[in-house]
Amino acid sequence: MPRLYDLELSGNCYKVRLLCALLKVPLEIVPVDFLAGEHKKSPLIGINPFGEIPIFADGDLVLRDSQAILVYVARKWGSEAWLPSDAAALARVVQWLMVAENEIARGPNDARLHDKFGIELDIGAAREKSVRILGILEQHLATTNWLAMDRPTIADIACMPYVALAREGGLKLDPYPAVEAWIARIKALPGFIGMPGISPDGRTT
Ligand SMILES: N[C@@H](CCC(=O)N[C@@H](CS)C(=O)NCC(=O)O)C(=O)O
Repeated sequence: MPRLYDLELSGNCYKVRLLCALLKVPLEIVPVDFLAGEHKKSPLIGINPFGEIPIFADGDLVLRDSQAILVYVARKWGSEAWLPSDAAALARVVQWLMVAENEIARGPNDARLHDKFGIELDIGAAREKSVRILGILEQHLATTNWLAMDRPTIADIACMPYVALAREGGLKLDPYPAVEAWIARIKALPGFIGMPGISPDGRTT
């Protein structure tokens, strides 16, 4: 059974748990003592020198980075639906994986790190980046149900968590009804699981 070195409050860990739940992939969860810095010490620093979680282990294979892990899980256990191989469709999915890694990580994720966890960073810049990406998402989702295709893909799983957790970073989602409707559609997927701050019922968070 694959193993996830995990932190319950991490949206990056949650996206891996979520895709595995949707695909019914059994997962051994290994909680990491984040406050004690377990991810910065041996043995974890030996398998991920970046000192970050999630870390995903499947047999001898060890992967870091939630987007890369979603790619692996989708290709190994999911159907073509979650990660298409057609050139244009695959590129469309990857475009949004990059948004998860860049605009969403440096926007709503950073705002939450500041407000919820007291991390010192430029909160003004994080809020500004959040408003920009939420506006782009709102505009995009006003005309389509899912980010990359006419069905859910790992693009949606990668981008949703820190958008849905935006309130924990002092941001409001009410001005973004299409984004709220998209989150609700993801919550309605069979097998959906929540995390602290993302309820599994119909509410936005
Ligand atoms: N690009 C990575 C980022 C992972 C990341 O930033 N993880 C956080 C927890 S959510 C972490 O381990 N941070 C290390 C630290 O702050 O010391 C991913 O998507 O998995």
